[in-house]
Amino acid sequence: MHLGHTHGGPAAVSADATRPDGARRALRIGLGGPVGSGKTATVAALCRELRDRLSIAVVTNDIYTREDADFLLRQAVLPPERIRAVETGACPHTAIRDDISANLEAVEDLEEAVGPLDLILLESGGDNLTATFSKGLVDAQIFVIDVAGGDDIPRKGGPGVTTADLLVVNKTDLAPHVGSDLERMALDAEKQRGHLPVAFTSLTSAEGVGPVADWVRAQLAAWTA
Ligand SMILES: Nc1nc2c(ncn2[C@@H]2O[C@H](COP(=O)(O)OP(=O)(O)OP(=O)(O)O)[C@@H](O)[C@H]2O)c(=O)[nH]1
Ligand SMILES: [Mg+2]
Repeated sequence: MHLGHTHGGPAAVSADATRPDGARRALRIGLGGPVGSGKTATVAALCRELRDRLSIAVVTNDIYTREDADFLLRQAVLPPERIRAVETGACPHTAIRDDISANLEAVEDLEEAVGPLDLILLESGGDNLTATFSKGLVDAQIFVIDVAGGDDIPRKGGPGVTTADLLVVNKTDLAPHVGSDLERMALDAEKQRGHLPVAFTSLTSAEGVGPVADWVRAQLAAWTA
């Protein structure tokens, strides 16, 4: 069953593509979505899939802890100096949309400390369907939902579902157990998003992140072109 279409063209990139020293900075991709949808699992799988060929770093956002960064450190998906945690202390979207200074600082610190980097993945804290990243922080954004959150989520829309550069519908392995209709989710997502791409994933297998990794590679190819 082929549900997703991830061939959509590259996302618009923000204007300041260079660092102050004139070198091209890393492509920044944000991952947002509801609590527990699989954002950290996607970041971990992307790191494992891409780290041999690309220089990668990660910024995580949690409200009061550094759980996600600690998980990525325990899993050793990247060397520790490539993982930074931002404690937002407020609604997760504040730190990725309204006052992006802590995240920008983390990104710039990483480029200073381990650069040159090809790719920085920024994970938002789990939030609601309206949460999106500032274009001043990321060049493209992924919105991660999961089939267990209800198969009506794509129909309900909201800025995350309708405008993200890539919509990921994760945990497809759970669909039969929670009565989610993947075909319907695919049709609703297409109605909401038009030509914007959608990827269906199950991260219970190593190759499950493949469609997302392909999309990231396409973004990077456009970024470096
Ligand atoms: N069955 C199944 N479980 C998954 C899949 N992806 C992630 N999970 C599990 O779902 C739970 C939540 O995953 P996380 O990656 O922590 O979700 P998150 O979106 O980062 O959560 P927050 O950062 O707390 O918002 C974990 O127990 C994962 O192991 C999947 O494809 N299938
Ligand atoms: Mg997480």
